[in-house]
Amino acid sequence: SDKKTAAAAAAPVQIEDDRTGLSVETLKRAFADNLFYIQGKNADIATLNDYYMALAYTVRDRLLQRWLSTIKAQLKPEVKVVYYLSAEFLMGPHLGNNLVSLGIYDQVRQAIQESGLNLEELIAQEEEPGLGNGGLGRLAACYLDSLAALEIPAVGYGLRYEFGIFDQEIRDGWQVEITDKWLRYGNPWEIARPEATVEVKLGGHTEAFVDGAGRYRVRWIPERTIVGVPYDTPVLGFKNNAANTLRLWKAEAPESFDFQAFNLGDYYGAVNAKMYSENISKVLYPNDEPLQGRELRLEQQFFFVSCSLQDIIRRHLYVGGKLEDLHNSAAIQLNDTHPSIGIAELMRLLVDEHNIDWDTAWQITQNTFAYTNHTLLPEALERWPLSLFGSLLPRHLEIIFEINRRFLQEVSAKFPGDTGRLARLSLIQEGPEKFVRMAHLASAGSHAINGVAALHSELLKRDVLRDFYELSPEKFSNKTNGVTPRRWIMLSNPELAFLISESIGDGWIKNLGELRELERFANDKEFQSRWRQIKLNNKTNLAEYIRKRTGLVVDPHSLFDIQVKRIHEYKRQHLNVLYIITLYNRLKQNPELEITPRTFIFGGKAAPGYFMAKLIIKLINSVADVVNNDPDVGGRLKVVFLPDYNVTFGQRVYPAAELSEQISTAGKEASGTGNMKFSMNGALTIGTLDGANVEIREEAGEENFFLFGLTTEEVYALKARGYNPRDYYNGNPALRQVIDQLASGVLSSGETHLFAPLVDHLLNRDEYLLLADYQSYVECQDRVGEAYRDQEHWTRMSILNSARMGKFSSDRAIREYCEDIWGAVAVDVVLEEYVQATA
Ligand code: 9GP
Repeated sequence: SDKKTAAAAAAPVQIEDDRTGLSVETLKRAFADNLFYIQGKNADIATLNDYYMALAYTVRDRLLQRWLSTIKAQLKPEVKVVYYLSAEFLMGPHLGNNLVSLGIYDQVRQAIQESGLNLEELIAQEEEPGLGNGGLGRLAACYLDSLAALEIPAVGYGLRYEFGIFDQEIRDGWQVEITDKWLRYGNPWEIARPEATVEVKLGGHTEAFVDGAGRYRVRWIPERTIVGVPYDTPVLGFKNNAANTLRLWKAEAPESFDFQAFNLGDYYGAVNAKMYSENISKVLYPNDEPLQGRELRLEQQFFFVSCSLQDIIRRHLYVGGKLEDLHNSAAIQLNDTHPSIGIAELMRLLVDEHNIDWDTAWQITQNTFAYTNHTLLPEALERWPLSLFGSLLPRHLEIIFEINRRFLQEVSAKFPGDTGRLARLSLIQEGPEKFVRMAHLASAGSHAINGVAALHSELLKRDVLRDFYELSPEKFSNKTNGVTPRRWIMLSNPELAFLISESIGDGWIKNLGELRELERFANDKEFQSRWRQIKLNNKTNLAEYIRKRTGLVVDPHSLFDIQVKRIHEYKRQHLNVLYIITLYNRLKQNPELEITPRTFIFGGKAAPGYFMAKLIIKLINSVADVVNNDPDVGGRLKVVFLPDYNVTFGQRVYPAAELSEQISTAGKEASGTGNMKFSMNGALTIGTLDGANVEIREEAGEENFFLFGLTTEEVYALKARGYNPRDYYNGNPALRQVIDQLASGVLSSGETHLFAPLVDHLLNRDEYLLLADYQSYVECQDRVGEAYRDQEHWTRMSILNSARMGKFSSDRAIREYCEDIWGAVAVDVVLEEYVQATA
């Protein structure tokens, strides 16, 4: 054995084998090794979660080489980096996606199987990082995926919330929010980088002074300092060498102990500062369309933005760049207005800290920033009370005043005497209470402004940002959203992905336009039947999941009609419910009626403070109770509310859907991205001409899309004429019956008052025009039911929907951003061969 030890000592250490090897044998050994040495467990005592962690570390080892090689390839002065600033990143579980990106799904499955376990079960163990509310955060995640797939140097910057979006439970039909403790068991995908910590200042006041060169300057005397610690997560490109970084900031106290307080015996006081600082990254605000902000929210925004900008400048200087050239090496994208304080912060950093003159600093700032708007809802446009803003960020308020003064001078020069326009464009909203308008700050401080679907971008120019458009039309463009086919087809719907690749090759994964080649199979009987079989398998899986989660049994042969998204009045989940009740009434009237059996599936969270949205959840569950248990219905209709809709659950839902509900009031949904995921997976859409639905219909062909409802123009016109929902109620007996039932308590076990607020809203205001669109929706839904009876034709439409969704790949969207806004190009990553401790 002495000989053996000597031999082992002499042999070169095969680090790359055990940490990077991809054979089933090596994977098995590495997996067992990680279980033992990282989790400190062996098979006798390991939990499923231990196995998941051991596997996660095994996979992480296999991506580090790419990650470090990418950092090395990108850390060069001539490389332009895209910095995506977003308060939300809804990444979804990492394990499965990383297996897909590395191309090692099959080997790993086998290694796990040979270890006596099941890969899918381990994947299901992962707590998804729910660091976002919905579309906006998920879009950021899809964009990071595409940036890496296209080898574009990029960093996603955001907040490492200790608690992400709440977990939703349903009790007695109502939503109950549970804290999301996603970090409870540790997060194997992130690496803390405490050495790259930065400081962020808050509060206090400013002082003017004259510097050594005789220049008038301002210094900020802050009241407190917080420390931002970066946590990095790699974002792999699909089967290439690139791995970009998602860098999330955690807030900490500079000193975790106030020794003065401690020495005075005030232990609680001493710890207090630490708690206060850490509050900043404690919890995600659970509103997807933010209403009036709170101070902590502004602190969060400023905190992560300041950390990120300091980090960007540090990198730029590190590679030898000059600040005057920042825009040549950095493109900073503002994902909505949440990070728009960055405009004032970059000005402050350049002018106050780096001593650059105002005009130059403004040039740099404008050339570096670009702004994406994600909403048309006026109440969702962020604005901060001046008093709150000034007490938290006194220097930034001064800077904003100065930006505004110069900006309004420009406006005056272009539109002399137009005082109304000045007031509309001002970054400050006047009135008894004054506000800083963040969309104005973002628009003035950026060189590019975009909406997220063609219609939305037009409406921005016409409405929400009209004055900015008239001032600088050249800044505006449209960038229709997209989603990544890696997660949303390959990972979620492997059987479909297999069929597609077998039929047209696998080029579609990187170039989704190639799906068009599926068109030639649309009439092919054999292909159609395989297509249908896969859908049926996915529906069966979802049915099983529904049974496990809710106890409800649904028939996989019924039409799966699905609406999953945040619950919001403008998204009109309750319009869907009105149709369900209508169908129910028809069956009650005539139990013999022939109808297409349907399963209506809902999922989505309501903002905890949004009463009407929560009432809609209760409504869905109440109607479900009645419909699911009525013998006259005989199981032909089923209504399911699946709790806790999230990315993981989305991956089960989209592949199983046959009808995708995209029924928002025209002119309200900026884009939607779920609509794209459904359609790619072969669901047909019932929808209004809203957001990206317009383009989905254009691509799919109008004959393959179920259109209903008022157009945006008609909505405007109707409202201008004076909309009276009661006219529709009085003129439509079926609708009247449904509304009366809501009011009468027959749908709420006799509780007559329960849905009164809803009924009151619908009859007296109906801001989102449900009653106006009711008849058109019902007729359209009836056409859907009819169409489903012809399975061959339905399948043909389904195939064509998938085949024609190439446009909605986030790769296409990212290419457009790169070309039109960022000026960023791919950087080839060469894998560095050796792991070594010294350079
Ligand atoms: O409501 C929009 C949604 O339509 C869009 O698809 C998504 C991504 O662009 O952003 C949503 N907006 C927000 O979440 C907040 O404005």
